[in-house]
Amino acid sequence: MVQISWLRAAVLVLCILPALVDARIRHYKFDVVATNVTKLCSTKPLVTVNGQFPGPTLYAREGDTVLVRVINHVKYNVTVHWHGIRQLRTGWNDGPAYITQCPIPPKQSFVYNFTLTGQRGTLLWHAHILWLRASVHGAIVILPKLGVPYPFPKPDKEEVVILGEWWKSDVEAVVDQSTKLGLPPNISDSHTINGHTGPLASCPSLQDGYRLQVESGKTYLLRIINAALNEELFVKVAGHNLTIVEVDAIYTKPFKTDTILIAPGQTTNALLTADKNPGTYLITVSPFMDIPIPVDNRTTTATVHYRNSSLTTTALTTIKPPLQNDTSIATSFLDSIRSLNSKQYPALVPQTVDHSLFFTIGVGVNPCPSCINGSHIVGAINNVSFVMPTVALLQAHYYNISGVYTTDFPGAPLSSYNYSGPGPKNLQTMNGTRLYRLPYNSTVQIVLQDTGVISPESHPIHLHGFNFFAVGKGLGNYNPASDPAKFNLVDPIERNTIGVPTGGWLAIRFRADNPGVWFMHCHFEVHTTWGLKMAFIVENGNGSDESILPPPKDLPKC
Ligand SMILES: *[C@@H]1O[C@H](CO)[C@@H](O)[C@H](O)[C@H]1NC(C)=O
Ligand SMILES: *[C@@H]1O[C@H](CO)[C@@H](O)[C@H](O)[C@H]1NC(C)=O
Ligand SMILES: *[C@@H]1O[C@H](CO)[C@@H](O)[C@H](O)[C@H]1NC(C)=O
Ligand SMILES: *[C@@H]1O[C@H](CO)[C@@H](O)[C@H](O)[C@H]1NC(C)=O
Ligand SMILES: *[C@@H]1O[C@H](CO)[C@@H](O)[C@H](O)[C@H]1NC(C)=O
Ligand SMILES: *[C@@H]1O[C@H](CO)[C@@H](O)[C@H](O)[C@H]1NC(C)=O
Ligand SMILES: *[C@@H]1O[C@H](CO)[C@@H](O)[C@H](O)[C@H]1NC(C)=O
Ligand SMILES: *[C@@H]1O[C@H](CO)[C@@H](O)[C@H](O)[C@H]1NC(C)=O
Ligand SMILES: *[C@@H]1O[C@H](CO)[C@@H](O)[C@H](O)[C@H]1NC(C)=O
Ligand SMILES: *[C@@H]1O[C@H](CO)[C@@H](O)[C@H](O)[C@H]1NC(C)=O
Ligand SMILES: *[C@@H]1O[C@H](CO)[C@@H](O)[C@H](O)[C@H]1NC(C)=O
Ligand SMILES: *[C@@H]1O[C@H](CO)[C@@H](O)[C@H](O)[C@H]1NC(C)=O
Ligand SMILES: [Cu+2]
Repeated sequence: MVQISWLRAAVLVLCILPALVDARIRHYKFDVVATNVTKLCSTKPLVTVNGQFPGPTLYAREGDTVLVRVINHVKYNVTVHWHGIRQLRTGWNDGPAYITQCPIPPKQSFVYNFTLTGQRGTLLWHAHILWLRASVHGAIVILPKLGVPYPFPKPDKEEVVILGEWWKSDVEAVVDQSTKLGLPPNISDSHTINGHTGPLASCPSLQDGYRLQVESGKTYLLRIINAALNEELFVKVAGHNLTIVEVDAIYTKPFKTDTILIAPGQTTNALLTADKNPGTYLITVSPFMDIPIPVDNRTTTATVHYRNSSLTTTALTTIKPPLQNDTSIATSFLDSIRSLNSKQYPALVPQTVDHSLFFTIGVGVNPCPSCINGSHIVGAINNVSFVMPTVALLQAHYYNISGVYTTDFPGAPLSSYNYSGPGPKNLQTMNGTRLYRLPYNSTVQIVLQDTGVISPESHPIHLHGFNFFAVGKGLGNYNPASDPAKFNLVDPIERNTIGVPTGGWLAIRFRADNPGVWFMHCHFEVHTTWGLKMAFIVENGNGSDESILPPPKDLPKC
């Protein structure tokens, strides 16, 4: 008798426990290894996590703590960035090498430890050193808290769809060659969809692309991630519209589209309903580039296949990808995205601005005696090409190590010119490890102005440690007198990465409520390498929970 009631009590406790303690600790082990990826026709090993390309999906729920032990088995220094995770007070775990941490040397390990506070949706993790993120990347899926539904009809099934870029050569050899010669890096040899180049690549052994199996009448949530290095991508599915419900782990007002545009570092959740005639439908992934510079212009394909329908190629329903330079398709997609801004998920747009910054973003040309032309292209923000330090900036800030950085990053260009025009005669830039200091909880507006130096170009800018609201944009030069009146301060999209329009400007706002050192850079790896990057220092606040936490004990040193 006694034993049975004890058992009953235990069963009861076990049933109630998960509901009470719904925030969990999720453990992951990431072995960074060199891998021969058999689905790619190459003998060059890729650097991967756990031998997988793309890497493992990190699943967790809002409120969970994630512990990832990263063990470096390759010859390169390694770090991993949890792209879009806010890292409230835990900037040590953000991952950009020499910004928040020294890299993990070969044969050593580090445990990333962070809590998923106030975020749910799709994000991505990727290496944040050298060009290793080409193959060291994967999805982060943050489910809502237990019992909290999505603000859209529950899909029957979910699928992670990761887009990438792949080189037949070792990608580190590609960037090394480019740096040495002072020439743009070789473009990739294929785009990839979940690690498949698709049957259209010029590689005879590649027969099969990625296939999404669907059942008639069911709805699928596609968690689409652009993990490519240097290319914004269009995604289309033949015969089907997609309903966008979330970007960068922020719910959107649902809208229908036949084409998605996604920049490197961005994520897009789309519902696909299998409500067409059973068959096989082509998915196309192709680049968006609206200026004449070389990109990997191959269209990579995958298929949506209705179960039990014929799989012969004659039954394939095809589709034309957009023209590479179709700015109007790109713009109409981007202009459709609005924050859901519901009672449960409000858009907390800063209505006033404490720090109003104006940043020109683009390229310049500096002398390079060892380069082929005696000069090389550099990237710059407000004419400053960022020089990477050899001590991590967050350490230097936390321990007051002097001589690592200065805090005189200009809040506006030092000399003005017709930014969206061809630019000044002197294309040289300054260089320096210059940071911009922000008081805790101040509100910040940054107008990102593309420059026409050499050529205008759309730059996907990524801010670490925060989401920002994209309150306004336009073509040509920003006009501080007339443009702010057109800002959307009600339901603009909130995200962590956004393209500044080619030859135009974009205004973003955020609240600096996360103390630490936070990187901001172009998410085209080539432009980051060239120096299109800077960092903010956000000071500690006065409250007990407004300071950066002490560093983890196993943080690598340099
Ligand atoms: C990868 O393939 C190459 C060539 O076939 C082989 O020499 C090498 O040992 C393989 N590496 C791994 C990690 O399997
Ligand atoms: C993870 O970090 C938290 C502080 O944010 C700390 O309390 C906890 O002990 C850490 N866990 C491990 C396993 O290091
Ligand atoms: C880059 O492309 C050039 C021209 O096709 C080729 O000669 C060179 O070997 C490539 N570099 C690498 C590192 O693959
Ligand atoms: C190098 O110089 C040549 C000839 O002046 C020019 O055509 C080319 O665009 C230059 N390349 C770069 C990367 O500056
Ligand atoms: C997609 O949506 C557009 C606009 O609502 C509509 O014109 C088109 O017919 C739809 N296409 C499909 C395949 O449902
Ligand atoms: C694709 O790019 C290659 C190399 O840059 C170029 O030769 C080719 O004409 C381009 N194809 C199209 C359809 O634009
Ligand atoms: C598909 O085929 C399987 C067996 O081949 C069958 O059990 C199933 O009912 C079929 N489904 C549909 C939707 O026709
Ligand atoms: C876009 O590219 C197409 C084909 O390459 C070309 O005919 C057209 O003129 C281009 N459009 C613009 C606006 O540059
Ligand atoms: C950028 O800085 C360089 C080096 O100081 C200077 O020569 C150049 O005129 C500056 N350009 C602009 C647009 O301020
Ligand atoms: C920065 O600029 C100075 C002067 O132009 C130059 O001597 C130095 O090598 C540059 N440093 C870097 C890291 O580019
Ligand atoms: C940050 O500022 C806002 C608006 O002024 C204020 O409501 C909020 O309490 C502040 N938060 C902290 C932690 O100081
Ligand atoms: C790895 O990083 C350390 C510390 O910054 C540096 O001293 C070392 O040269 C790097 N090693 C490699 C292989 O790049
Ligand atoms: Cu860029």
